[in-house]
Amino acid sequence: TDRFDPAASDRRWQERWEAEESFRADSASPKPKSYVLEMFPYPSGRIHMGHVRNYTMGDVLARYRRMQGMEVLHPMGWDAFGMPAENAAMERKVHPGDWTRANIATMRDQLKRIGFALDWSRELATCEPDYYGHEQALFLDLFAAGLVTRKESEVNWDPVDMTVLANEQVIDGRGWRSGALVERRKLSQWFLKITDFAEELLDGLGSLDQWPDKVRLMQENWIGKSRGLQFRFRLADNSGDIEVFTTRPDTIFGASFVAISPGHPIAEALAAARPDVAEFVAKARAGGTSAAEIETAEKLGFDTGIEVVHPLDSGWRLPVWIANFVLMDYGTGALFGVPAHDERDHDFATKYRLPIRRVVAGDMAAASDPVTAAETGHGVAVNSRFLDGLASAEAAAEVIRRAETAGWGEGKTQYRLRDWGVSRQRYWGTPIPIIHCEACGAVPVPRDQLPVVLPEDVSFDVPGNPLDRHDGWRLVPCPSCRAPARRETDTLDTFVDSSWYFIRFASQPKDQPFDRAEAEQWLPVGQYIGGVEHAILHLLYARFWTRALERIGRLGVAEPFKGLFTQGMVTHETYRAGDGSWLSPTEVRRDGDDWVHIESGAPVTSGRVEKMSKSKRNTVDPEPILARYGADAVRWFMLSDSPPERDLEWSIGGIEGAARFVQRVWRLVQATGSGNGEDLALRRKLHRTIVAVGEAIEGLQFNKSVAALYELTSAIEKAGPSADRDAAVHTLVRLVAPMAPHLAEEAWAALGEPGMVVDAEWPEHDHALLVENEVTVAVQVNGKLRDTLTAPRGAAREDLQAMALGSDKIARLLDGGTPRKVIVVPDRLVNIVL
Ligand code: ANZ
Ligand code: ZN
Repeated sequence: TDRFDPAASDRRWQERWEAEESFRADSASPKPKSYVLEMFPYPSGRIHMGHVRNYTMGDVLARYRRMQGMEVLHPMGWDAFGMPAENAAMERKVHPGDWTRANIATMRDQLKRIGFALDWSRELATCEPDYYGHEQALFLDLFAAGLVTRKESEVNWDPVDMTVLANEQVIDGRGWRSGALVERRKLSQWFLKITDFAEELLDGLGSLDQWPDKVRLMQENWIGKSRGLQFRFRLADNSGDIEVFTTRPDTIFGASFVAISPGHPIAEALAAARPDVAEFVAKARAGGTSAAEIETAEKLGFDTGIEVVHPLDSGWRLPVWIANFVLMDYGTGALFGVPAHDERDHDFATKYRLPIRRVVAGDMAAASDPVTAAETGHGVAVNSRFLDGLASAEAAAEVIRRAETAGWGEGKTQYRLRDWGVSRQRYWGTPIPIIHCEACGAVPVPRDQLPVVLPEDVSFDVPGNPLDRHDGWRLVPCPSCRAPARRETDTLDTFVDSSWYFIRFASQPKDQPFDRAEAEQWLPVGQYIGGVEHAILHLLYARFWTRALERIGRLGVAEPFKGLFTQGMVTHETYRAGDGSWLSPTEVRRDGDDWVHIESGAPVTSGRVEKMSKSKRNTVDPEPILARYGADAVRWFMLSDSPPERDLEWSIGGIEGAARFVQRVWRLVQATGSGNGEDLALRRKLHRTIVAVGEAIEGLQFNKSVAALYELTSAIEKAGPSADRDAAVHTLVRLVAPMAPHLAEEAWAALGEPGMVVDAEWPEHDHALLVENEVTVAVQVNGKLRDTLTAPRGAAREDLQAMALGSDKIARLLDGGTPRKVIVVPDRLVNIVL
């Protein structure tokens, strides 16, 4: 028999599928629709193993749904804007567009060689005007609906690169490229009003029952709804007040200071008048703006000398400090500090020797226990006058009630979610379609002038955004008064691009972002698959964008992704040389119990198995593996070794095992066709496998479908020739088709089946064959297990009794005597009493 030749077969079937447009999704089809989507890749250069795993999973589901008779939309595109292209431009002097488009060409080619069932006719790249032009139109729709605002906000400013940095680009307070100390700066920026949707986005999580709980919880925490009290401290000199927000009104008698943000108007006014305050404010503003950064930075405070009056005790004065850990854009930019019950306040009070007073305890008896660390839990109020003895929640409600009655504060629901700042001072992104005019302000670019195309003639030899220097592009007349005006040079955050690409996949007319009716044919995405690193931002932004479109009447879908699956990573061994540098697993070899560097013979330490990454030099390029073993072996391995939500450890042994399986199936196919007669046991096994494989794919438990197919293959190999054996091979080919499609097509043709297996139906199972019709019956003598019988299910009592008494073991025990009594439980047990 011939060996299966993956190289030839991969090419042959990939060409056939393409020629016959097998995976083209027809929006007008009357069939039930299924939308399967994997998070689209960033075109960084080449496909990596993580992509292969992710897309293989989606592909199996898409192919399976197709065989089930559904019209499947399974598209692919490119999240093509972003920083790496600009870095490449600066480092290698290539234009970001050239770099990106070349990467797309390479990666498209690589994906095609894995044989994914993708509708390439819907391919899109977010960096092309025929995508981002529509995004600009949607941005203007949201602008017109009042869902876009411009406001001042604090950003991370890199004074050397002269650019704004995202929080992730600030490492230990320094710019990731320049290494310069980052400053906090106020800049006017564009925001999308995601906070208008905070409650809806929170509520909607309840309906997402096909999402992992952990992702829903992460989103819930990110939205961060809390109930609290907003109230005013009167300045002791009666010149005004300071408004604060607290989630713990019950701790109000534990206050030992009031702290305001360095950006608070009072701090700014003081700084303008006093150099010592100005100096402190400048220092406090150094460092990043991310919550993590602020939490871990050393607490810095400045006592302003100002005092406020406690709202529940007019004789009680509290000092007002400026503190670096108070955020300007959260709550009111001011808080009251309770060192006994808040960690940051505890650090602060310890450093600046402010009073630490317990006002919450497990019970009243613990009221005078010393506080050694912040106790942030709930309990009962102590040392709190009229609140003493009340549970924390009751005490909080009581304080809110008094504040509202007396008029010094109001109960308030607060969300941690901030409006989404979408301005990026970068070139390689969607131009924000706004023109700034001295007289008219921010004017939307007229619709007939969209897209605002990103100019390609730019240079990157100076730091900063080249659009700021491109006067030919930037300077335009005001669309409303014709006076000289200038284009907005900020571009949109790339998360905007990925917030609606799944809608554009579903419907892509030329003249508008999407056709509502067509998009609704497909949406919501039935199954979305991607990395858990997108559990918060991308998924939240896409949910927001979808709801915003719903609110402005452009789309009748509330939640974009019905099912979400977050797959594990692909991992590999790591090795380090004596100097700590990473070595690739291909550069080392085993030497007894140790590892050595092949080239130098120097000893090597083997590290942990970790996520494949360039920095640890433990990546494996899929391309040579594909060339050597074929697409099906790679796909099969990606699905086989681990549950899909867990990490998969790369091993060449695993790939070889998968390649051997491909050949085993091929051998069965070649030896098929001459069998006669029945093999009921094999037929039963087959039908159980049909059910098992289908259920496993539905449940995205691909490793289980693989295991079931291994079992079936072994059973067929062991069975003697029969008509059932031949039939089982034909069915096996359909069952492996979603996972090993090239092998399946080749086999389908070799078996003489008509058409292609991609167009074949998923096999049906015969329910009657699923029922096990043999049972194991225990035989006891005086209550002790002595033997077991295999009997037909439902056998009569008399038959079971006769079988039991006739067994050799039991006959020996009876030794010719007659039992006193025999108790039979059908299908289960025969108990012989002597
Ligand atoms: C008094 C208090 C006592 C607080 C206590 C906490 C514990 P979440 O729950 O995250 O919403 N806070 C208020 N505004 C702030 C700002 N602009 N920057 C930093 N922190 C701010 O946080 C609400 C709590 O964070 C508020 O409740 C306030 O401190 C602080 F035992 O008030 B709390
Ligand atoms: Zn104007």
